[in-house]
Amino acid sequence: MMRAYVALGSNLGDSRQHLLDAMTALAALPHTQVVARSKLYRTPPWGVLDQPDFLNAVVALETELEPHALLDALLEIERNAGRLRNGERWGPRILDLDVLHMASVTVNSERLTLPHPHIADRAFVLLPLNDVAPDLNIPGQGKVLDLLRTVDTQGCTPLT
Ligand code: PH2
Ligand code: MG
Ligand code: MG
Repeated sequence: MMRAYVALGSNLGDSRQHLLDAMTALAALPHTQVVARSKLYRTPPWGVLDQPDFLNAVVALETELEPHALLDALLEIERNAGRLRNGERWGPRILDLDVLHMASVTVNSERLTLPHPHIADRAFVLLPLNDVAPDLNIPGQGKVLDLLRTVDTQGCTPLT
């Protein structure tokens, strides 16, 4: 079993429902358990500013899937939610599932880089990740709680 952290995002359609359905789908993956869920956060768009606010969350998994098998499973959950991959980079999406980190695994393939190289820059990742793993050290980036202190979380609010 390996601990993995997955980021969830949505800013099209019923984003709250998309995230909750995705958490259910993650829990139903073979050889996989969801062991922690963050709060849902409303976050201002990053990268491409002219798009709706996102909802973001993070789940912690225990999984026997290897990294590329987990990635394939995430892409299938995105497709099942109705995501079409014709949009612009960083543009609006029904559902985005990104592997952030898996135990001590380093991956540098065309399809996947682990740890995710941009965790440290993104309040929309660090805020929910801090809910489930404040003491996690991301190799090459730092401890989640310390990283969170360096980013601008203005405009990010937990859903009640
Ligand atoms: N995802 C993006 C681009 N910008 N901004 C926020 N706030 N949340 C996201 O999940 C997000 C984004 C591309 O994946
Ligand atoms: Mg993403
Ligand atoms: Mg993605």
